[in-house]
Amino acid sequence: MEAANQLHIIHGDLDAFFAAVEQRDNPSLLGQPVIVGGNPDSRGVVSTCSYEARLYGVKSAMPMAQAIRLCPQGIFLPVNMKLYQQVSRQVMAIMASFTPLVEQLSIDEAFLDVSGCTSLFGSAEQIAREIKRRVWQEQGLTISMGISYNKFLAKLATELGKPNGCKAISRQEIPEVLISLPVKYIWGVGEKTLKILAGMGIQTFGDLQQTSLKSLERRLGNQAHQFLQLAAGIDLRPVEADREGKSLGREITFSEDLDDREYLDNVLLDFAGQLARRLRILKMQARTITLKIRFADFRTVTRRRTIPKPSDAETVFHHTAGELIERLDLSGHKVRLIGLSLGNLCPIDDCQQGILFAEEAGAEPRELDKVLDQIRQRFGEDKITRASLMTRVKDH
Ligand code: TTP
Ligand code: MG
Repeated sequence: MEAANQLHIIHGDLDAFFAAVEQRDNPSLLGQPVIVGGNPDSRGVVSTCSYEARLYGVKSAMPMAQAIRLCPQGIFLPVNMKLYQQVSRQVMAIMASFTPLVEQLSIDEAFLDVSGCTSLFGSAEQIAREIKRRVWQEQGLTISMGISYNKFLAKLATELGKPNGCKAISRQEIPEVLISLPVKYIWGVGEKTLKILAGMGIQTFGDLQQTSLKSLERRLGNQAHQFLQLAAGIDLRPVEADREGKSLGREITFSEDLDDREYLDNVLLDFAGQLARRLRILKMQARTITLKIRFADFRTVTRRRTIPKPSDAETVFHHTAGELIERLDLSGHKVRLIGLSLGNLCPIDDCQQGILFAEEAGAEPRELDKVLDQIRQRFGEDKITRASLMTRVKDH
């Protein structure tokens, strides 16, 4: 019950995404009306434009020819989708480093449910601020963040704070925020519905709240109930991470390429511990363990193993990672990056519970992991570590 009252849903959406990437990569475009889209000669449309161009009335999906008329001094650029997809993946990876419960909605937008990881990373607001900071620092882009306790309100908070916002809507603030908001902010309300609502004299959330379900149903059919719920700030839809998105990982690029096998093994042990602990906090287990290695010449290899039963035990992940690294011929090759990720995640209730996976793998019982979790929770993340990690791996 307590979790439902806490702000635990985060929504993030990059500002003027395609145009911002172009401005980032060519600083002479900063402050300029940049318009990214198709070819005006072949009836191309605007994909997006910088906020400077928006002042002239240019919008996504508008014909390019119209954009040129509105903003003749604009800088018109073609769509470089490959680059935007690459940036998108990196931004999504930043979000996924906090929780596997990331639901990507579009190329530049996602929801996170952080209810399972606030003890590790701080409040939802702190996590949102940290994501924003990292997206700026690592990608040179501004992302607007919204925080609330359901998806609709979190997305609304993002929209209201754009650009470069970080806005929370708490339970107490809902009536005040919603009452005079235009109904176009309701998820799913498009041009057609807007017209119908206007015809009924409904302009704001407040107007909608006063409308009976019956009269709304007569005009809008079975969508009416959903609109009324949203107008009251109610949204029960869970954040649904897609299957591939359900993974958890850590990786490190070394400041100097290295071939010290023992050191690499210690890094893997550290990662296995961190990931297992995250899983236990999230009350999840994993079945697939993936090892990634990038060599000094940038050749990148991954090796993956699916274990017979889901696990959340450090020793199982470390042991499997050790087997995977054995399969790679590291001799004579220096390593630039190493990563470990867990996939095929499932909530512990859905996994076969109560099996002592670690013991089956000839490893330590899960009880030890649990005790270590409790000590870390009480005294801090770095207060306890394995002796083998003390000397080499400190701060990945
Ligand atoms: P949006 O997030 O809707 O727009 P945006 O990021 O450009 O601007 P902001 O979020 O600050 O309002 O869409 C993300 C990207 O998707 C956008 O940069 C370009 C692309 N896109 C299209 O190609 N066509 C469209 O009609 C829309 C809406 C977006
Ligand atoms: Mg955007």
